[in-house]
Amino acid sequence: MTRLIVVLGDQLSHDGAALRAADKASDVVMMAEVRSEASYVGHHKQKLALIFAAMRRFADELERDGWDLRYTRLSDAENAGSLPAEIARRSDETGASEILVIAPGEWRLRTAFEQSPLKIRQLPDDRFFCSEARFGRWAEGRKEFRMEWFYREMRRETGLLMEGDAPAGGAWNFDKQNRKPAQADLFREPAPTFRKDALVQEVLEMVAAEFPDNFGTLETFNWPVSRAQAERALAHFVEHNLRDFGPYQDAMLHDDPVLYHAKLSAALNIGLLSPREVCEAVQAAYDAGDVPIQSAEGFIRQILGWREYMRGIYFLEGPDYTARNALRHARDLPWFYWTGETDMACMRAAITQTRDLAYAHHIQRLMVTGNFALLAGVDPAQVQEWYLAVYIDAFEWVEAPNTAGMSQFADGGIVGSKPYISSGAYIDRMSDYCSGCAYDVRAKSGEGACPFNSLYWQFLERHRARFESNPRMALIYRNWDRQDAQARDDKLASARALLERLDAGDRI
Ligand code: FAD
Ligand code: DLZ
Ligand code: SF4
Repeated sequence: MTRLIVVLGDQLSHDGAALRAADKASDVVMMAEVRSEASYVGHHKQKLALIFAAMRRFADELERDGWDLRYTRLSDAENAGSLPAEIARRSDETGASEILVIAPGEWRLRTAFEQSPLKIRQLPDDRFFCSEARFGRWAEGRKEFRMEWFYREMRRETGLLMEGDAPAGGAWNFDKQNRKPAQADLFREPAPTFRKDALVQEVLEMVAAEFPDNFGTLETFNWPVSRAQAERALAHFVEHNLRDFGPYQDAMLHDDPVLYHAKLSAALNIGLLSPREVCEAVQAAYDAGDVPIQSAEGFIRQILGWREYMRGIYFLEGPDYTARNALRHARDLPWFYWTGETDMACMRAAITQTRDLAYAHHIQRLMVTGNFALLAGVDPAQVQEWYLAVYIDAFEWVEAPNTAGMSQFADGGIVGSKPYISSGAYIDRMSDYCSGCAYDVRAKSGEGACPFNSLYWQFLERHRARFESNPRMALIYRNWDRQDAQARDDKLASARALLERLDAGDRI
């Protein structure tokens, strides 16, 4: 009996659960480029190109490997337009007795497959350290979730960076050593380049023709689209960037959008690399004495800690997680998020970089664009839509808890115990943006003052009832209350004026 094995665009792992369960002699594998997936959000052009190119490359590999593969291109006349419809078509065509797929990384598709009249069996996605069931057991009975406790359990369970029962280097956390601003003149190894062969060229032309109005530039496309290229990206990172990853992971430089970051999230999220092999490569570099503990730990924390934790929260909290709005924020996302047309140098840099590269590193996402949206009180659903659209690595299981949870506090404190907000001083300390800005980061109020300054205090004042008693924020409120009444009024008046200009669509 023939079974139909469905491989989605972010399930490009040869050892994924559905392919592992399949029989090459009798089963048929299907993959489909479909409009519905290309348009559930206005994906960045580079993200569309990456998914389609990587799908086509993976399909070639499956065929070479001897699988009976049915691949649907976006332009095929018989393309049914959505994944459920394509599955139905291929099921009819092959007379499949059963349909197997790895459970998708999004409630939307899981529900669609569950509701399909066809018998679609969704297998647990075991390309993670921590299964959904394991995370459920960790969360059970806890009053609050904290990534740090989950992460330590994962370290013990995997043995990564462990020396017996103790953490390597004598501590679980080296964050205090990892908050250095970067220097513009440091020598940094140029990023690897990935050949745009005929397959990639064809996809780039297709995306340019079919999605001309989507956000983003295509010309700078330079992402690994195959496992071999992703392995090269990993090796490059471990050899050249990992050593300095830790100390400079929060730094931002106008002329260096990547610094020592790995740019591996897309390859990980679409299945070209496994989190285990990435962490093991980092462990090996640490064991060989090539990198310091604060970099090895800082990096493994991101993958074994944050990445697994975010996925756990997304599936634990259920489909309504993305609709939460604990702070009742309702402002429309400012239009400049799509154009970069703002006088705030930090926002302009983060947004134009995002347009050109489909990439911004964590601190740019959290403390620049996310921070501004949170301070300005933007509707978290609109903020989530933006992040899901514009980044190369954006899939809802990881985008939503980072945006709704960590960045916008829309989940009311599940992901983070306090909101990630800052005034301009933090951005000034960690970047070189402010020296080239039309605004004055030292001015706290009045025309020309950095917008983050007045908005920061206005946010605290407007949410005083919720945050005043938070022990991690008490000091900030004491500081605010000690300022003289006139200075406080000036800041609140500046914030009000700024928000009025924002609502009127004026350039800020
Ligand atoms: P590095 O800084 O080099 O980190 C190494 C790896 O750690 C990353 O490749 C990634 O796999 C993992 N990682 C680091 N931080 C996180 C995190 N907070 N959550 C999950 N994994 C993490 N990451 C996504 O993969 N997809 C998203 O859609 C996404 N949306 C985000 C939205 C917001 C508002 C914020 C604040 C963060 C978001 N992140 C997202 C997390 C993080 O910003 C990216 O994973 C990282 O910037 C990717 O670049 P890199 O590979 O160079 O990462
Ligand atoms: C993101 C994406 C895009 C743009 N296109 C496709 C596609 O044409 N076919 C497909 O199988 N998958 C695609 N994907 C990935 C899915 O959207 C992804 O599997 C779900 O969002 C679940 O993570
Ligand atoms: Fe951003 Fe304010 Fe600095 Fe300008 S002054 S770059 S708006 S933090």
